[in-house]
Amino acid sequence: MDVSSLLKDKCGKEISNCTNEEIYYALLNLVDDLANQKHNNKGKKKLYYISAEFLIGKLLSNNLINLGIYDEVNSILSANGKKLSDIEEVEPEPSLGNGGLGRLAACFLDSIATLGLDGDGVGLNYHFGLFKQVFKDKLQLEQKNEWIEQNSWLNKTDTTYEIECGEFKLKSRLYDINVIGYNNRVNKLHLFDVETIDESIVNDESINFNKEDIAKNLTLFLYPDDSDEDGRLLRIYQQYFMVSNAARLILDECEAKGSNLHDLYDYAVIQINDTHPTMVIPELIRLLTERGLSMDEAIDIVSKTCAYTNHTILAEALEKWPMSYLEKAVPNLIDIIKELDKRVREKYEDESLYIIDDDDRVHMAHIDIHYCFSVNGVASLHTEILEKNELNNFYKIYPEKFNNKTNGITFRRWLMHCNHELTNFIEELIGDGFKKDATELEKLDQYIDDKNVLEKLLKIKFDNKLVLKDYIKQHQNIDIDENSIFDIQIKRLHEYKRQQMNALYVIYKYLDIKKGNIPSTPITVIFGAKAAPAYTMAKDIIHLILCLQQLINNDEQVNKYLKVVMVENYNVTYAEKLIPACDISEQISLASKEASGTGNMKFMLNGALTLGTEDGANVEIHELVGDDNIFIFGKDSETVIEHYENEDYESIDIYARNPKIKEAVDFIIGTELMSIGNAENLIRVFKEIIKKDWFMALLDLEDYIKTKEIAFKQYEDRENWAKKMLINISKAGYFSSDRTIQDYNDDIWKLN
Ligand code: 26V
Repeated sequence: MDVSSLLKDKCGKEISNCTNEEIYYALLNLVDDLANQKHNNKGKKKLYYISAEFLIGKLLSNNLINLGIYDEVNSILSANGKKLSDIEEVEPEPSLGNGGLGRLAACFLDSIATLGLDGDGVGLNYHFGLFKQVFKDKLQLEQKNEWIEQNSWLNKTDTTYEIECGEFKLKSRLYDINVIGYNNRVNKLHLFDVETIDESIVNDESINFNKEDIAKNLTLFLYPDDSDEDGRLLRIYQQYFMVSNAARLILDECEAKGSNLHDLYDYAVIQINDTHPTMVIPELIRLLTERGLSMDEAIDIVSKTCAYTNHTILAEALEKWPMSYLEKAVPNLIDIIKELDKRVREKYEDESLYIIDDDDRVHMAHIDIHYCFSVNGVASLHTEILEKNELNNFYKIYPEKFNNKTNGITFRRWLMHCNHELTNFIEELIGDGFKKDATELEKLDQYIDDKNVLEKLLKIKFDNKLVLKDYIKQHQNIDIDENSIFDIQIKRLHEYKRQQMNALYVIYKYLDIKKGNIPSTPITVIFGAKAAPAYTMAKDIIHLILCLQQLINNDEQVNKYLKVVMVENYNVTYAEKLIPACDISEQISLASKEASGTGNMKFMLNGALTLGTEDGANVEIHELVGDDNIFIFGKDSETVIEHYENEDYESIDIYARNPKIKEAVDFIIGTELMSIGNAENLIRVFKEIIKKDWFMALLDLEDYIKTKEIAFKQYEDRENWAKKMLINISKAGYFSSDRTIQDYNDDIWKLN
């Protein structure tokens, strides 16, 4: 294949005479042509991964890597005076996800195609995605994130359906994005849209729109504000639209392959990604009975086809829809949901197992657990907590359904694409086998005492810090010191993830420096997080961090030693810059609350050391790297769960007893911050911490400060630190999503 002439062809003129935009579109078309030329073997059985989120990130470079033409394209562009990194800038990033759950779905699609498995994603084509975060007056504002252009990765298909929603019908249209495996097959990400969508009902400044006009608004935003009834109804319409389309597509494809529907489970397996796609269960049952199957048989077949993944134990994130909403939005499903509930009631007395509760709310996870053949958690500890605590009543009746699938990340994006220098260096040392078999990274262990290798690792980290420094300067005009320790916490903003605890550390450190205790190495604390638009406390915490950023970065006495950066609009593209540059990876959730985390894996793979609690996959990272190569602190999950059970945690006691903690907490409403920020927001954070602190930030604060100081101290022994980096990289192979997907296939999907 002569990539150079193909590309010139697409450009229609000399590459050197093209704009970056022209080259981007030419490459996009070239990649799609190459993908469409691939012939895939279609097995009998196919996986459908249904998810409300697919946080795919930019696709160009990843697709070039997976097609095996990245280096070639890179040199063709260089020869023509162009830079691939400039072309990448032209591509808009779709924000079709919120956080880990959506990014996991994207990593999984990459691994499914890379392992040569027949499996497609199914979701919605949100025109403005989640939202674009902008900071104004140190507050988060939300704007629409436009990403669909005339020429994009979306391919319009001829597939359309008519979906009945209560009193009206919607015409759907399927758009496909090619999912290109690494040196392997091409699958599809199927994104359904509504034909009557109307982008013009949203203005430029906000994300408000008429929530009642479903035909015009259905696929505008991911997670539209659900603080009112119309918003909640819209979410149900979205979910139903997604799964009804998915169900029709699945039945059509299976019938086309020869299924008589009585054997559906031989042709399809459906992975339900959290509870958002749960209605696919009653919808499939409905469609099967419509096509002549008995209710008994339809339920049996669907239960043999569907598998459910739980991604959270947070009560507020477990969906429970009021029956009255479902009656309005999905009247076609009501009889079936009642039938599913009736069957549970006939069998079990324990009311906690029921689908419909006393308040007439429908517990979506309960539908999944009763009517799927598999229920999995996403890290060992998470699955253990599901089995022993949160879902123990279900585990007792269905022990055989429960299984663990520890999450993973695709190394194509999170190493090969985002950290070329490290990838090349690893390849020099151990060959390129690790690209297909990530456990080969363990071969790096042999270099543990090789000073040149250790020095080179530090040099690569330094170079990546320079790249991030430039990026932050360019995007936010903040100067950071490349010789400082980069301490990074990037993830959705949520109280259980405890960004507020990190902010309290920053205050502690600021005050300590003011008292004359100068750190021997400067520290840069970097945050990145979006807050759900209706989550007041999350937005208040962002305000607190932005106030600290202003105060500290402008304090001449302190800013040589400590800086704070809250990056604006944290997204996949930003993560690709932040992760390779990180020294310390903040994974500080309250033990038992973070189901897995996947950022922790990305950081580890790129040579950052984890500062974390024994939570989610941190536990497995700890086991793999050993005590000396991770910084663990805080109370364990059993202790935390006991506190919740005994209702005996009082943050005010810790605040009153510990002067260091009191000083830091009081600072939130002290004169310095109050003169910079809004009293209302800051006082709310202060009160929350001393009066409630539901996620126990003060419980672990002292240990957190102590452990963080130890980590900073150890950083100074550069050679020893580099050894720790090397061990983290070498043990990261377990967290390849190729391993995770192999496990899903071996135990759940069993694709041929
Ligand atoms: C939460 C929220 C809160 C804000 C509004 C919209 C919304 C929608 C869904 C959820 C449920 C969150 C479930 C989730 O994202 N879980 C994450 O899944 C990751 C992949 O398994 C895992 O690594 C993270 O620990 C877990 O939090």
